[in-house]
This record gives sequence, structure tokens and C-alpha cells, in this order.
Amino acid sequence: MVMRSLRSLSVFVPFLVASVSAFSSVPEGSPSPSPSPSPSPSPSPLPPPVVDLFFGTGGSSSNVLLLNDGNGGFAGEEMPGTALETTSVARGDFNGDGTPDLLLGNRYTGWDNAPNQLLLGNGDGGFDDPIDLNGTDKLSTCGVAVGDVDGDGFDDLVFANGNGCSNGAKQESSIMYGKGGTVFEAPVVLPGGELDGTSAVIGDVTGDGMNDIVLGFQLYGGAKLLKNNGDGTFDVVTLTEKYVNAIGLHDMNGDGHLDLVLACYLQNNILFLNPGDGNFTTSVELPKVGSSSGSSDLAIGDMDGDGAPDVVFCGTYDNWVLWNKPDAHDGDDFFDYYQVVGPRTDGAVALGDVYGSGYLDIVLGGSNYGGESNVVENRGNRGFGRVFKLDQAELKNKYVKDIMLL
Ligand SMILES: [Ca+2]
Ligand SMILES: [Ca+2]
Ligand SMILES: [Ca+2]
Ligand SMILES: [Ca+2]
Repeated sequence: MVMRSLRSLSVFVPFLVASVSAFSSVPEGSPSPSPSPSPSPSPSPLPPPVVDLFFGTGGSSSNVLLLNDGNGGFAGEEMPGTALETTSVARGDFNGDGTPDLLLGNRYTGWDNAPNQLLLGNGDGGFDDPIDLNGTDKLSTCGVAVGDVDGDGFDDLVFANGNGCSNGAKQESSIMYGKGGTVFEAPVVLPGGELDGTSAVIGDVTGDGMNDIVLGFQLYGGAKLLKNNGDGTFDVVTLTEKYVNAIGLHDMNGDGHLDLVLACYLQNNILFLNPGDGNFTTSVELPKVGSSSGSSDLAIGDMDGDGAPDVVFCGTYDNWVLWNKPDAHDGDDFFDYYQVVGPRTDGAVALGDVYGSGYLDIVLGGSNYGGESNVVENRGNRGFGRVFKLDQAELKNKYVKDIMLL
């Protein structure tokens, strides 16, 4: 997921709120759908992109880079040495050269080794050959995060393991402590148990200056907060028993404390508000919108420029935006309404200003339904325009598991 700040917009357009009766999965008191029609795919040519797009793909297919070619288009590239099931991608700058690098979480399917990998940016928009991380060959990693957990100034790598993103054996989650550059200590098991991890985030949610870890699990673990004690140990708190597919860590109400948004499998999504000490006592149940299997991914960013971060979920039947009220920050009154956007996806979602308009567009990575990936154009004022299909040959029939804008 990519979060970027956006220049402030002064325009705020009021809206209509429609009945929720058509959406049986919507819980009481949660945001209503908007009547706005979803944009349909457009034959319009792609406007010139200003970013590169990286797609982590499942199966045994190479990951794909769509490189902004500077001539108004994307050039598709299959990434050498990444033909593993890449389930998750995180960004870092491991060698400190100012060029973004990537951490790839790869799933061990029970046969060939599938080490997690680093991809170092080469400064030309491309990447060097991947670096396999020692000791991760048989980790079934479904979620990754990069951050300094032990406070030594070097980024550490956290892996949510155990096939929460697919079938297979449960595993413990783990961390590799950074020693500088691309040197990492062997993986160390994190507490929480041998489970079906799907997702990991790193941030100081307890307010003591030390980064904590939140892990999501699909069926058997809910979401667990690993409170960092600062001595290599963690206190584990189970925040919810919900079936978690993806986690967003972001200050959703502007009080300076990191809150949690969970995209859930089969169930309604949920927001947990952090009073500042990591005791997530207030939650806001969010709809799952017409989909039996729930949401496969989420992304957070201020899409209408009102200063309040908004949330996009993608799912089997719909993707939808939840518009965050800029001035109502507690309880069930948190979001204004939700709006269905884009073709159905069931893969991954990321936000970024793809075409340099000043608005965060929605990048949707297709998975189970035809494998199509698209960009939904954000026109501002809570309106969406054209849907641009990313039809590069390299992306055809890929199962997109994660997306990174570069
Ligand atoms: Ca560190
Ligand atoms: Ca902390
Ligand atoms: Ca907050
Ligand atoms: Ca907003």
C-alpha cells in the first residue's frame, strides 16, 4: 500500500446519502452507499504516467514492472529471478542510495525453496537481480513489513508466515534484524503462535517511542499486537478474532495516534481507534459490500484532499471507497458513505497519483477473475473518471497479490 500526502484542496462538495437496504451485509450504523455510478472501462488512450508500477504476482510467474517510459506510456518488464509466488511487497532503502528498494515476501508451497528477496533499485527505474534472504527458503510468507523494530537505526524485516493467503501448513511469524546495508541476521521467531499469517505492519502504537508490530491472520489468529518491550521481547495482545486479509496502519482521526483498518475475509471490515497507548478499545464496524468472501486488500490515502484519510477496499465483487469525514472522528459517525469503484478485482489495491493530476488514483490488481489490472482515474471532489486497463502482455493472466507505486 502506498500512502502519499496530497496538496490541500479547498473545495468540498456535499453529497446524497442513499438507503442501505440493498446491502444486507451492512451493519447497523455504518456508512451508507452513495448512488454514484461506477465508472466503466474506457477505450481512451492512457494519459502519460508519472510513476512506475510494481506487481507482485502469484503462481510461478515472474513479478512485473510497468516502467514509465517517459514517452507517455508504460513499458512492461518481467522481473528476472522473481518467479516465485510473491504474496506481498514492502518498500525500503536498504543500501541508503536514495533509490527505493523492495522487500518481496514469497510463499513456500511445500516443494521448491522460496526465499524472501530484496530488490535493489538501480537508479534507472529498474532493479538489480534479487538477493535471496538466507534462512527464509521454507517460510510461507504472506505479509511483509519494513521498519526499525530494535531501534538501532537499521531497518528490520518482519514476515507474517503460514499460508493465510493460501492453503498449507501454519507457521510462526519472524523478524530479521538489519545490520546495515543488505546484511540481516538470521530470522528470529516472533511470538503469537504457529498460525496462518496474512499481513504485517510496523509502527509505534503504544506511544513509547519503540516500534511495535501488528500481525494479521486469516482464520485462526485474528489480529495480534506485539508490544515492543525494547529488549527483543514482545507482549502479545489479541485485538480481534476477525479473519484478517490485510492491515492498514494510519492515523485515521488526526489525533496523532496510529489507528488500524482491517480488510477481512468473509466478514465485515473494521476500524480500531487508538487512544494512544495501543489499547484499541473503540472500533467501527465497516461494511463488506455485496461480497461473500469479503475484502482481499485495502489502501489508505486522502483521495478528496480534505485532510482526512480515506480507505479503499477491493473484493470479489466490488471495490469501494469509504470517505472519511474530516470533522467527525469517533464511533459510528466516522465515515460519510461508501462508493463502489472500478471493475471487480479480488487481488490487490494501491493508491497513487499515477498520471500527475494531483489526485490519488486507484490501482487495482486483478487476481481470480480474468487477471485484469486497471487504474481508476480520480477526478477529485469524490468523483471518478475513466478506467484504464493495464493491458501490457507481461501482466496477462497474472494473479496480482500486491502492488507498489515507485
Ligand atoms: Ca533495526
Ligand atoms: Ca511502542
Ligand atoms: Ca488516531
Ligand atoms: Ca479525505
